Amino acid sequence: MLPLLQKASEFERRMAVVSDGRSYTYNELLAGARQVATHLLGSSNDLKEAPVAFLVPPSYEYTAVAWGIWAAGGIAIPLCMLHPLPSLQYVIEDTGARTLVVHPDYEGLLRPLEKTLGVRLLRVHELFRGPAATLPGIGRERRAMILYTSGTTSKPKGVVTTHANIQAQIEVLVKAWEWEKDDYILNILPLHHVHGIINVMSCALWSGACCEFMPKFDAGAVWGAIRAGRLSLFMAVPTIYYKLIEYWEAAPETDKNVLSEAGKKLRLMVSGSAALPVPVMEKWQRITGQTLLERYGMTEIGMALSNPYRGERRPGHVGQPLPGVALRLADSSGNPVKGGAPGEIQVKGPSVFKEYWQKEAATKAAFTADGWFRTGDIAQWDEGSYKILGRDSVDIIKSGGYKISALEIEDVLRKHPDVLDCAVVGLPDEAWGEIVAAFLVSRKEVIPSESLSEWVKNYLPAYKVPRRYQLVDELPRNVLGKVTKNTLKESPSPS
Ligand code: MLC
Ligand code: AMP
Repeated sequence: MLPLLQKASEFERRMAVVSDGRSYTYNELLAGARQVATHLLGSSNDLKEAPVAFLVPPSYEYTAVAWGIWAAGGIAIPLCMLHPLPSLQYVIEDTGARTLVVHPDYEGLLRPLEKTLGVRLLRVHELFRGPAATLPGIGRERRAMILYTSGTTSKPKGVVTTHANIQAQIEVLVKAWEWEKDDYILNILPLHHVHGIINVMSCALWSGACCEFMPKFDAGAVWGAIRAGRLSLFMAVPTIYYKLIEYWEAAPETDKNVLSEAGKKLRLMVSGSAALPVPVMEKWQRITGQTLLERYGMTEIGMALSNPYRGERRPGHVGQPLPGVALRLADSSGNPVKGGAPGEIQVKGPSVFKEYWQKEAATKAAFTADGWFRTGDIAQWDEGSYKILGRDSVDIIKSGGYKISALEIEDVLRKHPDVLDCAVVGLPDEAWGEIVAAFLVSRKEVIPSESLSEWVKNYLPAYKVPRRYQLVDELPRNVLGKVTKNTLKESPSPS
């Protein structure tokens, strides 16, 4: 049996998951996963790495489907709840998934794919019925999951991790952050990225702890859960802490005290997926007494750097390499840098992914000749701790913790009938880290920005929609060289 499932079987009647107002024990979760696996297997005895896509909100059912796919020997492909059909279709086609598990809320959206792609659509609740069959033995080197990540190509790439990779990503965090079975975490993150899947859900379930799902972030509801006193851990992207601070600041004075007192009771609060602004860290500390633990990671490698659980958590820094993670900084010729010089973060270790799905050239290009994964992030060693300085590509934007490819948005905008050409950049933003902005060369004098937003929304999720537009006569080829971020900020949007 896979170690994750083996461990779960030892936790028996402990509470594993809370979702939709119900709680589920480890026994119930395993039983559900076995039923799902049995349905997926049908008459076969092993899915043998067949990709299975699923669109299910964060819940008991989501967890049991992911585990069921693994137990049947398949590759789990969690889809994004916010994606419009073309983005979902891209992932399904790219992975070649023939089976699609769907929650009723998304059935109408996905049903047409039965005809257009010939996929088999399975309603999620129908998988939780009947007896469980004998399940195959699964080697740890098998492919387990594909997560899509944006990069310096216009289309997202599928990051393939094996069971061994996933186990390594979980184990290192369980140890470093001292997870234990009495922990209780609220999961408010989307479940098609490592932050929500590995750091929150899987670390909890590996440890025998409880993971409560809240499928849509809501600052008041998160404060409500903190106030109720059941959480021992919380993990989020900086934008979420920003929004929790905003909520606290707007609360009546009497509530502020109660919320602050409740916030002090958690044993650990973690921030990651984007740079944690020092003012946000300081404000959070003033409000809750919690010193946020900032860590650094990536879909391809899980977590690599972390401030210590016990010891100094330095503002503006991401700490030291986690145990088992080999990390170096390299210059543009690939040589390790010396002293405090900036260099690209490169990583080796058991948590590093196997490959980009069916993209041999891209996989090869992502590693150095001697096997270091090139993250594309620039950092420096600063008196005992790493500091992230930025990315080496201007085409990668991080907004609300989501990685966004400027090229992908440009491709969509260029298809708009009134757009002759365009360039997309990220602008610094207090709440979101960066917001997406677009320069447009237009065929007309004016294009209503709503028409552009609607256009982009047809193809891409809301977090990729530009928040600012500016018309220009000629497109700067080197966007940052020719047009400063301030030019765009000062100019009105077309209307
Ligand atoms: C939404 N809005 C944005 C936006 N996204 N505005 C600017 N920039 C964005 N990126 C707008 C909406 O249009 C809407 O506007 C308003 O904000 C509220 O939208 P929402 O969808 O309700 O937002 P909300 O639910 O509050 O989402 C914020 C969030 C979400 C921070 C909860 O972005 C999120 O879940 N981010 C986490 C992503 C994540 O897990 N990344 C991890 C990747 S793994 P209006 O006008 O309609 O009100 C990784 C590795 C690692 O990075 O190290 O962890
Ligand atoms: P993703 O590809 O969505 O997994 O995002 C990974 C990227 O998020 C990294 O390559 C970094 O650019 C960024 N990132 C993650 N954690 C941090 C952090 N603590 N500080 C700055 N950037 C971060």
